[in-house]
Formats: sequence, C-alpha cells, structure tokens
Amino acid sequence: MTTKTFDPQDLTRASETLRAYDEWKIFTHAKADGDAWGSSTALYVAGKALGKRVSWHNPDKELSDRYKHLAGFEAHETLEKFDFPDEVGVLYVFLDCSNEERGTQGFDPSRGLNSLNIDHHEDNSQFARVNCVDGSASSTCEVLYRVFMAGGWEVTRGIAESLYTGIFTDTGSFTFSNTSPLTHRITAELMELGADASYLSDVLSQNKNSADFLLWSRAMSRVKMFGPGNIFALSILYKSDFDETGADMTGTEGLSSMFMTIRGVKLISTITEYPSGEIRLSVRSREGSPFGAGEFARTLGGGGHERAAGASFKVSINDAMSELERLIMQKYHECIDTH
Ligand SMILES: [Mn+2]
Repeated sequence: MTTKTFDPQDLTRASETLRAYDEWKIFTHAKADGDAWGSSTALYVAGKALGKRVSWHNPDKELSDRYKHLAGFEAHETLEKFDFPDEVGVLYVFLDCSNEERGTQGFDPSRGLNSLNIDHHEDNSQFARVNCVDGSASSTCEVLYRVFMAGGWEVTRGIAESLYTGIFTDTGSFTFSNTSPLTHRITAELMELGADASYLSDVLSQNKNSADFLLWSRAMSRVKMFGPGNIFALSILYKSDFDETGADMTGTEGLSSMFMTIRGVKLISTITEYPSGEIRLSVRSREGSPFGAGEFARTLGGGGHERAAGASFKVSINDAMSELERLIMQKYHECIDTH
C-alpha cells in the first residue's frame, strides 16, 4: 500500500489532466455499485458536453436496474479484458477502483500509460500516472464533484443526479460515519443544481424488486449472532438461493448494511456463493467493534474501507459459516489479548 496524503491541488491536477486529452476511456470496478455507476455516468456526460470522445466500461454482464434513471446508463460497455494500447490523445480514467485489479483486466501500472485514478479508498495503491485519492471523502462522486468545481465545469441536472446517487448509496443514505459536513454541503449544492432528492431516494431505496426481497429473506432467516453480547453476526447465501428466487448477483447490494441495523451488532459478514463457485465475504462494522471491517478483510487477503470491506473466502461452502465464526472469534481474542 502506498501512503500518499491527499493534497487539494490533486483536484486541479485531475481536472487539467482530463482537459488535456481528446478521448477518455473510463473504467470502474466489477459488481458496480451506486458510486461506480454515479461517478462513471457523471464523467461520461461531462466529457460529452466538453466535446470529448468518451466511453465507459466494466466487466459486469448483469446490470442492476437500480441505476437505469442515470443519464449515460445506456452507454455502458461490458469489457472483461483490454490491452490498453499506448495511444496519443487517449486518457485511461479509473473511478472508484482501489487498485488496477478491481475492474477490466489488463492495465499494467509499470507501463506509465496516460492514466488518471479518482477514488476515495484509503488503501488505494496509487496505480495511475495521476492520482486523485481522498480517503476521507464519502464517495468517489464526492471527489469527482470537487474535480468538476476545481476545473470550473458546468454541472448539469443529469450530472448532479449521478453524483447524488453515488453519495447517497456510499453513505447508506447519509447514515454512515463517512458522511461529513462537506458531504452534506455538496449534496445541498447538487440539489440546487437540479438533483431531486425525494425522487432519487424513491428510486434508490424504495425500489427493491420482489426477487431480491425473497433473496434477502433467505439471508435473514440464516442470521447467526455470537461473541460477547452478540456483537458479531453472520449470514450466508447459496448459489441455489439465486436460482430459486430469480435474483441475480446485484440483489445482494445493501444486504450487509441492512444487517447493521440489528441492535448491538458491531460487525457483520455475509457469505455469498457465486455461480462460478467462488465464495465472497462482505464485511461491515461500526464504532465499538473490537476491529474494523477493513482490518478483518485484509487478514483474509481482501480490502476496502475501515467500515465496509470484502474478501474472497477459500473454504468449502459447507464449512463457510463455522469457519468464518472461528476466524472472527480468533481475531477477537487477539484484539483482547493485546489490550
Ligand atoms: Mn465508492
């Protein structure tokens, strides 16, 4: 992990870098969430308005219908691998990616390609030529808005709605501890620029399809709480749950955060078995947890934010719940012993 502290000048540098190129190829991470969608569509639409050639990509084949309201949604291109040719006038832009492995494969940082990395993950590896990473920002959309302001760019209503979407989803509707006074000020400005907060809240949070709801009910029925005062919780979704409910992989978005609403729970992990057989963990934590979600995910080779993180879990699906409970309790005892 490279530790480079954020410098407000990085915002100006990012907007000048974008200005300097005729073509932007935008990339965001796989299993795109609201922040990935919001930042990619906002930059796509802004680039078009500036007369740039713009495209945006990630590896997803299934797209969540939650973000269909965003201008620029239809421009999404599925791209699993790309060879990133060194072309004059072309800038590769990475949004909401903590490292080059998070999205379309094939980018080699050592080649020194014209590239820009705009993000808010504290563990960002600063893999691009120009890096604009503010680990204290709520979302990539929040950083991107400041890039637009630094460049004096026009923020249209469509762009404002995209940026609002990313901030709204990455802050858990302004409930997570990453919600700062600045987040609220920016959100207020986005409303003044035309983002309709009540409409967006409807589309984003009161819009769960019935298949996803059935999927969530399965995860809810399997919640296991444990540890001192039941501060830890686990749940699991099997491959068959997706087949039987008709939900797709995008249906798990928001599930772990919903489990954080259980009183007394400080850390939750949801296990998901993918159609490929891969098992992934999503981890959430809050103030008062003996260790953070990010810290725990990193012990398993994963990463993310201190309060929201993920990792690949290399166990048999039948042992996943008990093995994860054991690892969490082991980590808990380590923390207790060192205090
Ligand atoms: Mn984000």
